[in-house]
Amino acid sequence: ALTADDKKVIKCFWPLLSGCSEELGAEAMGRMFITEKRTKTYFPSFDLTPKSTHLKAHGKKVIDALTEAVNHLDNIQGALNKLSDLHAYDLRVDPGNFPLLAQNILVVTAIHFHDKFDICTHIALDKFLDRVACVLTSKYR
Ligand code: ZNH
Repeated sequence: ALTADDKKVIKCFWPLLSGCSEELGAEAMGRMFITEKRTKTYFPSFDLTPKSTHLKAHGKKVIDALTEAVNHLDNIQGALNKLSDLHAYDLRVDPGNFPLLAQNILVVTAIHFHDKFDICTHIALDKFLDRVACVLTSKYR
């Protein structure tokens, strides 16, 4: 579980990401599609070339949803409840894909903010993204 220190670190670091959600989100999604081609199958109608309008718009949505979770670290389940329904009932994204996106969000974050990406931040963000994945896949049957 996220410790009080993890939460402090996340809240302090997150504005860097939310401040450029479109760019970072698009880059993380783009890298996921390249490193794991099968993730592309969920987006058949998207233009998935790097920096496409689709990628930017969707990347922004994903990071903004994470910002919502950061704003409710004590109730991530509640904050992402609707999104959890969407992924479980409508999108039916294989839960195995969540760590792939999380991994790429970490990579992009480390590249962009390497001087601030210390080990505590790495650990806290990793735990946070894992927690979000648990919430988004909690309603699967
Ligand atoms: Zn998801 C959608 C978030 C993961 C797939 N997403 C979505 C959205 C959001 C999100 C916000 C939008 C919604 C509306 O519009 O309402 N995701 C998210 C997050 C995460 C995720 C936060 C983690 C971290 N997803 C994911 C994955 C996948 C996905 C992993 C696969 C691979 N999503 C998806 C899809 C969609 C979404 C397919 C739909 C899109 C369209 O638009 O169509």
